[in-house]
Amino acid sequence: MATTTTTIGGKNLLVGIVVFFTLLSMTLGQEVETSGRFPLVVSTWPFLEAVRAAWRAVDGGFSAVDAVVEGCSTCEVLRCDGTVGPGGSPDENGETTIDALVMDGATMEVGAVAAMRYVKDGIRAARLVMQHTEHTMLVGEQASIFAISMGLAGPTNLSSTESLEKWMKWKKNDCQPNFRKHVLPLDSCGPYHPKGTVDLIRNKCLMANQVETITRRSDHVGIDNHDTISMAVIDKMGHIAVGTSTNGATFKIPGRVGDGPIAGSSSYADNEVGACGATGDGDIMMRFLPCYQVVESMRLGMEPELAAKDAILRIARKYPNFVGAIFAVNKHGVHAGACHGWTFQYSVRSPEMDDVEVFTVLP
Ligand code: SD4
Repeated sequence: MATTTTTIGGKNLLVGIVVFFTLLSMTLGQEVETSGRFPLVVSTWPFLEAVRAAWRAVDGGFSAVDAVVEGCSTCEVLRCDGTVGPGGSPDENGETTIDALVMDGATMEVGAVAAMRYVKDGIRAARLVMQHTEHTMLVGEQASIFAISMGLAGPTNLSSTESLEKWMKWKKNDCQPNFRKHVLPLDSCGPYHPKGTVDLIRNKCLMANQVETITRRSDHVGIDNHDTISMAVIDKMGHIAVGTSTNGATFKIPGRVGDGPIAGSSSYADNEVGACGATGDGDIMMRFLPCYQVVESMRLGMEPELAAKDAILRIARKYPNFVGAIFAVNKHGVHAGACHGWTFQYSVRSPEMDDVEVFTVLP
């Protein structure tokens, strides 16, 4: 009995040891596989240098938040596509202002600056808001004063020769196109005033019946004017962060804030699920919080591709002419993109790649 017990015990022990090591190797195998996918950097558009900068930071052991800041900051310095950072998207007065956001998916902390003037370092200002205040967003000149008081360079003139030339050409063209509606004068520069109470009431009725905005075309956002970097980083610890930096929409009305600094719109992250980044017509997209939707859809089990497509489709159903795009990445590093109205490209850098790879998504 004793022998049998011992034998059985020995067999159990042996089986136990085999099972233990099998499980251990499976677990290790999974971990290797998982950590083989991390760190990971995903960004809107082929902003290669920005992705490389974020990659260097995160591969060197920096946190996801710091890598996002490095990446987006590189784009601000390089003025990716001419217009991230200073020197692009002049508003009606010819001034460049900056929208930026950073979000830590481990703590759900967010820091953002909106319509920030005179300070070129949007993403660093956003991080200062996140790390040194209890707030989430600071705006306009007060954001600039805060950023400068916390050590960023400024006040700086954010215009460039190109942005001023563009603006003067626009002025000569009777300030067309612009973002005004239901105003007079229609086809020349302001000052503008409402077109009339009666017209406004009639338009309100129209809107109720047929969604007036359905006819709006995102013609101010195009292939030469996709000026937003939205970036997601998963660091070696599996922590996720996102960031966005943009100077918004060309010839915007002074004071306009786009989707860039809105958490859940231009980007969103949650360590438990994954992340999302967006680009496009922010005036439309911020009405739908597409990145919040993407992350919540993935939380419910949707694959990144379907989650991204679904969020884009929800906007397109109301605004068939809108232009925009999204990337989604889950916490396992699976990524996908979806777009509407233009061809979208997003960039990825992971350990199995030798350099940044660009993925193209057709509408
Ligand atoms: C904005 N979403 O401020 C930005 C602009 C953009 O591609 O992404 N353009 O509306």
